[in-house]
Amino acid sequence: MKGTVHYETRGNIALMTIDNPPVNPLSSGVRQGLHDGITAALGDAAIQAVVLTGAGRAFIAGADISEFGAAASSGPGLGECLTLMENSTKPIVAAINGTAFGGGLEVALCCDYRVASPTAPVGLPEVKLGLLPGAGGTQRLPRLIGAEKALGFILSGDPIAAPAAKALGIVDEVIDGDIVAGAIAFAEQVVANGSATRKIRNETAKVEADRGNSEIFDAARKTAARRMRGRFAPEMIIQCVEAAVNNNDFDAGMKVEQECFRKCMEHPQRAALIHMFFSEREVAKIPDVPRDTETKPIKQAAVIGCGTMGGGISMCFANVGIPVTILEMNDEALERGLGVIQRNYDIQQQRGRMTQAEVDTRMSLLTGTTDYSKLSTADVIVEAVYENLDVKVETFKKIEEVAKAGAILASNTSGLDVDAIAAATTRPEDVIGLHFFSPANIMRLLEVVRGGKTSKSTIATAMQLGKKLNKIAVLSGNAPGFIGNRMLGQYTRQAGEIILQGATPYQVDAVMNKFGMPMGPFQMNDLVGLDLGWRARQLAGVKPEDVPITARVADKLCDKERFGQKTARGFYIYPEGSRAGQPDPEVIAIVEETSAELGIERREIADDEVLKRCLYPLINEGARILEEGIALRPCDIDIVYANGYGFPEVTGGPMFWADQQGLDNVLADIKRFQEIYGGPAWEPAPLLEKLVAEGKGFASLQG
Ligand code: 3H9
Repeated sequence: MKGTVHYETRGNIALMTIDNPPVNPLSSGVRQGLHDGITAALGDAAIQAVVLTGAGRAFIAGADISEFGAAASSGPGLGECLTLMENSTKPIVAAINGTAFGGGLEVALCCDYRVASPTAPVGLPEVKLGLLPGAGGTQRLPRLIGAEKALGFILSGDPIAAPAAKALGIVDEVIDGDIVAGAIAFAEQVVANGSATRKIRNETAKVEADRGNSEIFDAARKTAARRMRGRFAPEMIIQCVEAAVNNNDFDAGMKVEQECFRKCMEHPQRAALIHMFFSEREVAKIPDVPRDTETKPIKQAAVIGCGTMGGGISMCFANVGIPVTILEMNDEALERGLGVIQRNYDIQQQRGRMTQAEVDTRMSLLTGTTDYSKLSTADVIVEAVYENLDVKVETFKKIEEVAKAGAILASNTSGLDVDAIAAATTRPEDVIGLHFFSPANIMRLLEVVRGGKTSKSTIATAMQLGKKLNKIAVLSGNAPGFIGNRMLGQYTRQAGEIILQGATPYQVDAVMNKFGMPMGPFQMNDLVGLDLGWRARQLAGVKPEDVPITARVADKLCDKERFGQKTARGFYIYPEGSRAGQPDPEVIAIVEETSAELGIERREIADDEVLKRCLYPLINEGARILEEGIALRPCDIDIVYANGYGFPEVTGGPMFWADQQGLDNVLADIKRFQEIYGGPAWEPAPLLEKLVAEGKGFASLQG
């Protein structure tokens, strides 16, 4: 059995301490301990009240989600423990010492009183896992704070600190100092006042006041549709809170909650989101770079280049209080770049996301320079110059001259050879790729690219820095395009082919939007700018007949100065100031004309084929990336795609989703498309064939 609960007595108070490191989830041993402890306290005539707390940094992090989907776990069920607590004739005080999430907060809601440390976060994050609070949270919280506030709290899933929880009515007292001593004193006072118990299930005033007020639920449904499009759990949550409000009978409401919880548990979104949760933690683990690998302190940073990427990266450092020196070629470029950063912060301040003081503090952490020698004190130098190997190599030669010994020398490349960059220096062990995604201050993904000679300490420091910058850092091997852009190449190439064969860009984007991608491939092209590839081809002197056929339409659009959103015209037309593109018949005409020039006969392509043709080559490439050891595990790819490319989290990422489709089905379709279309994209990856032959999925490679 995992976890335990320590039981001790302090005078007439029983103190129960949940101990299941690191965050005290409600594993089997904890449930057994809760049951045994409460039973002991009830059976001991000398005990008049109970204090329940957690060891370490958490009160209780919630149900043990690693037990979900596992064989039935031993020990009493959580419901059984909560019934025992709720029927207790002796008052129970929850001493919320730290994180009280999900089932953890629901345990506290079964206690008669709740006191908390000022910094303890309190929340019901189940919705983020595709679940709902299934231990009475949807029934007790509306009784405690009213349906509207309860819905807001449960649907957002976001935690609040104890003082805010007190203001909301969830917590009775915030106790500074020793929380256990404070909770015992609180319990002694309750005993001195007559040992009153206080069961939330018996509180009816708030739900009665909300009864018949359908507006609360209409508003919640509207918000959920807007903020959580395509998610299953929010509607289940709303139905549970409706049941709490519309039922006089608490137990009838609990039955609705149990039924809705069961539906969520069985829904594929739940498995996918829990896969995402564990994957997010797994990617931090690098088999040959143990947790205790020495890391270097990062107290000062430098960024070379103050364009879109350099500016965003500088903001990442300033946002977490790390001073950063920004180097540009000349004062004009520097002024322009710093001006953009200032405007970005001002917008956040105007939207109420930051105070003026915070804006000022962050700006004060940024120092501009045009002098390389000013980078000599930085612990990390991030190069964010133009994406061209020669330019980067030249930049690294200059960095080498000024960087202090042991500084991390990072390149923000999106796919160039990190070893070639490292070879420009005499210290390749300090060189690493840090691929930020645009906008760098917003996107959570950071691809950390390990070169052949990168030291373990540099890797460990870069991964730790990613966490410090509030990113999810994923380690990639050094191969063209790394993990994300290499797979993306397959996806965009297919999309380019499909439109030449008969689909419109608008159909392809609509299919991907329906799948859950915030942007389809052509919407993405318009955002990034069609001119990037076009200009690069012009610079390289590529002849028109040598332009890849999948880039021909985009190049024709560029010839007409349709560069995408930046010129308000690309694959779409963008009415003034709008980012929502409208289809344009002229584009369809260009696509049709290009098909005709290439002798490609156009036909109707079903949405299902569009989806499979866009995603299966991406998954096939993912299998190759695994085979080559570029990604450590399938979950690393899933995290890259969900956090860097908008792959819907509710599918669990491309590799998890492929398993859900059945890898044999995926392979059969790849082979079918190979027969029809041929080409390297449809050459099945040997790993995919091997897994199918063995009857396994990508999950079997997780280790
Ligand atoms: C629920 O409660 C359902 C109920 O309503 C109904 C029941 C009937 N279970 O994140 P960290 C592991 S649903 C199992 O790195 P931090 C985690 O995997 C649950 N394991 O630390 C990691 O393992 P490892 C609702 C868990 O300090 C280690 O603990 N609750 C759980 O950055 C450390 O985690 C939630 O959704 C768990 N519940 O953040 C809370 N939680 O070291 C989910 C964590 O092997 N948890 N682990 O990689 C969190 O949000 C964060 O983990 C927390 C700590 C804020 C608690």
